[in-house]
Amino acid sequence: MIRLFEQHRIRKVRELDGMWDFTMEGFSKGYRMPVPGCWEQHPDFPAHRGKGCYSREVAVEQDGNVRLEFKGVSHTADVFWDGRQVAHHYNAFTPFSTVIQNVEKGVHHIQVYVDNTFGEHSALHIPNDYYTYGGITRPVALESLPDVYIKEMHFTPVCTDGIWNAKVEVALCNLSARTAEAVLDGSLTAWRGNVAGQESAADQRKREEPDGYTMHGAAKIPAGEERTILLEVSCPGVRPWSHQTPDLYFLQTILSVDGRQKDDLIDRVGFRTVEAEGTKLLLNGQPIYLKGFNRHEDYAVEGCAISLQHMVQDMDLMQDMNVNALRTCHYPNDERFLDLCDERGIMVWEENHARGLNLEKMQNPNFEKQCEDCIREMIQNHYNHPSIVIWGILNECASEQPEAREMYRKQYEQIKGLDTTRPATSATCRHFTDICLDLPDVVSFNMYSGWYKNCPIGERNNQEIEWIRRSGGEGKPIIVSELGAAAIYGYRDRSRCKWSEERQADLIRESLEVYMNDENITGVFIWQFADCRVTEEGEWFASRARCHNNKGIVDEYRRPKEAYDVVKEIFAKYGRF
Ligand code: ADA
Repeated sequence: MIRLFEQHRIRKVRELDGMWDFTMEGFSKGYRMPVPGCWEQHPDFPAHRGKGCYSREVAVEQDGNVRLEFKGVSHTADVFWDGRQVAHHYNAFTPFSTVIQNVEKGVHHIQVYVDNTFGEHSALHIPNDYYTYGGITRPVALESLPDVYIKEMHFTPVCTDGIWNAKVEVALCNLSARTAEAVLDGSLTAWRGNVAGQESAADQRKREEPDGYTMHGAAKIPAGEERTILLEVSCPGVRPWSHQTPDLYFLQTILSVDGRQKDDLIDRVGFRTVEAEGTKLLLNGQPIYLKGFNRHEDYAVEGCAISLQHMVQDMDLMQDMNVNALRTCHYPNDERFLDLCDERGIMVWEENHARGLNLEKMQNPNFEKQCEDCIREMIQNHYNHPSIVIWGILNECASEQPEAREMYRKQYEQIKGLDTTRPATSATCRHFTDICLDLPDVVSFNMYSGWYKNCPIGERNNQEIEWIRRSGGEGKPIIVSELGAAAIYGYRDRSRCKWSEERQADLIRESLEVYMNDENITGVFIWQFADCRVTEEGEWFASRARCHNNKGIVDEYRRPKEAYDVVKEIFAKYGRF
């Protein structure tokens, strides 16, 4: 499953999940591997860094163009179609696609060479406090494309004098050798799947919401070129999206060329606005308080190729603990999980891929391009998710260094060039030395008072807020992007010593009581939802017990530690949004 809903009714789509042939460089035998999946789940490759090759045949039903879409390959992919290279992509956490023209009806051969090695070629996937797995780790789809097709569609809700309007930018591509007369018919219809948003037909009529809203546009597209058509419509009576009422709408566009329907695209959107105003974050003009977890995409037996049922389990557990937000540490997430956040009203801080890179690592010759690609792919592909309320960059990178400041500035600038509808931030740990706090819309800091440093949490927080104010953060919303402590699942000790579940529960309680009662702070993200695997090569985190980051409130099998009920209690108590 690529998304939690069908994205096409006209375009033919085949999902290529299932068993693929597999070989690993340096291993003589052949294997059969599941896609999506991580090769680390196979007993021959539990901690393997190398280059593997996935391959399979596909039958194409008619002559024409095909589009291959990969939602995630970890961490570098080289894709071949009938022996010819058709795509190269770096970064496990953003999707990529390729269009292959003039494909003949019949059986064709796909090979995907996957590389999860470290080295100068990889500036973002490095030995780190999370694991870089190997494999085709997210879904794959093969589509039949007409000569003129819908490339992408961006939905921007605008509220003017209390009336919601929809602005839809639809990019069309003409592969043919002649100019095409393209006509677009768009519609917005309520998604009724959300019980929380369910209302009677009578209530719907009371709100004067019609069954749907329609749009129309047209354009001439010269041969071999792209054009964007802007569709707009006023939508009186729609239900806005919020944490409490996450109402969604299907946005569908149908493309006709020379009077015949040729292509379509469906997405699921929500009417909401988000902005930083003074020291507050506003959703639909109302102040919100974000309370949630940092969540790595890592599950005990699945690695980063988390199945839908385990995604839903994670969401159910987090909502059981009364969260209203999530931080996708430290990279863009699987779109199926973002679909879940849309449905459940979970507000998301999604961030580009980077963690703890010092200046030397930020000066890797591949760093800036790999970050730029990741930001572009993250925003272009995830723009329509109403749950995403903030974009993040460069977690705990070298924001105390003047040379790094220019890189931070360029990345914030790139984000604003792609999306002016959401605030941006970056989680810093350069306490008292950060020189970039004037750049983001929201200031965020990671704090482990009581764990890494034995210091009074409240007093240390006051120092931090005071420093933020005089260092560029004055008048901005402030988020505690990480707080936490480690515990080994099942280790109980009445002395409440470090690494016991009791000590973790105590520190989480004390931290949340401080941060959730500080009027200067507009959100907290606990580090972290679940224990996650870390790389054994590398720096200080290589010494972590079990080669895991053990600060989860549940372990890697989602077994709850004592702190689970503390989070549940406190997130319920401080329900301010
Ligand atoms: C940092 C980092 C996290 C994790 C955490 C920890 O704040 O952002 O990825 O490494 O520390 O567990 O120490």
